[in-house]
Amino acid sequence: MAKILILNGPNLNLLGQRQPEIYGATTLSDIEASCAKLGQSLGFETELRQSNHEGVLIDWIHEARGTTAGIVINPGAYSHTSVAILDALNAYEAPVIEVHISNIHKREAFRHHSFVSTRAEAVIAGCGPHGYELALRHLAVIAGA
Ligand code: CA2
Repeated sequence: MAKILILNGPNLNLLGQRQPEIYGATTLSDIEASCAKLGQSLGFETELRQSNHEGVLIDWIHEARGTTAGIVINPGAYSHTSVAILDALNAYEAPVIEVHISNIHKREAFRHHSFVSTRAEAVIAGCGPHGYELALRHLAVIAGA
């Protein structure tokens, strides 16, 4: 079964615990469970990981080369700063979908630009945690689960 890696960047471990007015009440474990369930119905095995460390995320992207059919990534604040994550994704051969829980374009100007968006096949922002499920559904179409 094709595997999809779902990567999450800094502070996303706090989902559902802080700032519910921006990020909602859903936890990362809830997202992991809903993605596993949907993934199964689409013919994917999913694995969700989160790190607060840029280098760890980069190592995971390298590991995903040749072993996964796609990456769903919410790079968190690294979206707006990290050329290194962009470079790692550029060395990854399968589709990449970028997800943001909030609509970054309705927020501060510094969140409007994402380095990762220049690599991503698609960008989903402002759909809340549902964005991860939309990303999986899109991968099922373009990565041919
Ligand atoms: O909207 C998104 O998904 C973001 O990637 C979230 C990042 C933010 O820096 C990006 O601009 C947009 C922040 C993640 C922080 O997550 C928290 C969740 C709950 C409580 C505090 C932080």
